[in-house]
Amino acid sequence: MSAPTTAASAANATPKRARERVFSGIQPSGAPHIGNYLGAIRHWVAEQDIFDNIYCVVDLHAITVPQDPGELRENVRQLAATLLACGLDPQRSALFVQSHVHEHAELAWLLNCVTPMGWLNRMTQFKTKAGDDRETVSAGLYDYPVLMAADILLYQTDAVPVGDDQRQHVELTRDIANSFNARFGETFVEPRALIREVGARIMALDDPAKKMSKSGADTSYIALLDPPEVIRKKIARATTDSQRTIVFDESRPGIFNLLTIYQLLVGQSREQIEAEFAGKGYKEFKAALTEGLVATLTPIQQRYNQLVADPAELDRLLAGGAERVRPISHATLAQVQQRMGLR
Ligand code: ATP
Ligand code: LTN
Repeated sequence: MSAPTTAASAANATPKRARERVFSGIQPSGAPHIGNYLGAIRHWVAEQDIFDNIYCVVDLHAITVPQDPGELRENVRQLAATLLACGLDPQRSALFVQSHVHEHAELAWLLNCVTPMGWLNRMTQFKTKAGDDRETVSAGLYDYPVLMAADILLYQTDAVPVGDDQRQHVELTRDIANSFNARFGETFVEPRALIREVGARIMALDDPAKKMSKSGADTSYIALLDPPEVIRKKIARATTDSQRTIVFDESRPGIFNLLTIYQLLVGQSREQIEAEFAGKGYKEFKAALTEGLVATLTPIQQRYNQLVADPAELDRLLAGGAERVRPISHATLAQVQQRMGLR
């Protein structure tokens, strides 16, 4: 096997890196919601000084289902502004748009050619998203996990902070890295998923059996940009049950989900929260939850409004993010091409 290029060795410097590298992605496929925030974004923001951070708006993933071109363009900017408004700091985290770095699509193709179909056939997200339309959904939707593996492996990522729904995709990424390394020689770092115990799976407000999702009904999620009055209405309608007590009981999924959201917003223990609402009803609890959401989201919305008022500056920031990561993705792709005999 020929030796890797010098640039590739730099990208590959596994044990010598001062900080572990994290990479994560979010789709510009609709309004980001508190599930995205509590399960992923707030950790990205809180841990910027611990890790070497790369975050990506994954537009190539969004187009695996139909998108209106004008809306997609808008959604990319709005999502980038939302991430910055949540506290991602372009000085400490590289933030960029996936399609601006062509190596993502290129590595995905190379990985496609070494990934067995059987591995993709096991992916539960494809089964859920395709549903009964398996014959009509795009080949891209089926291939989605390989593009995600390419995202992660391009940057020699150590850890991937995501919500629980992405666990299987990160496992697949490890399997792809492992089998590539075994076949062609050490090339990729094997990444691990970074999934938190609480908040990794926020459920839909209208159906606590389903995860909160951008593609759900309007009333199923609290968008990060929802104004206070909308938040109040959505929480007032959120599914609970016919019991009265406000306690963390997993057999009561509606109230358990709302209490989990409250717990993460106010940062108190379950005992403290149960004590706060002992003898009180859903009405009081829902009022407190609404207040907690408004208090968290108002400052984010204020910063968002400032950021979207200057689209040229946003574009400049995103272009800067792509510039920063390009040498790493370029080096990894060059090494993969060489290992596979393409160079
Ligand atoms: P879509 O519904 O369009 O598939 P989504 O709402 O699942 O999108 P993504 O952009 O795919 O959002 O995910 C961004 C991040 O948010 C991922 O790390 C994902 O695991 C996390 N996430 C998404 N939904 C939830 C949820 N309900 N609870 C916790 N984390 C979530
Ligand atoms: N599949 C993810 C989004 C995503 C991602 C990634 C997450 C695309 N590429 C790389 C982590 C790392 C989702 O649907 N949430």
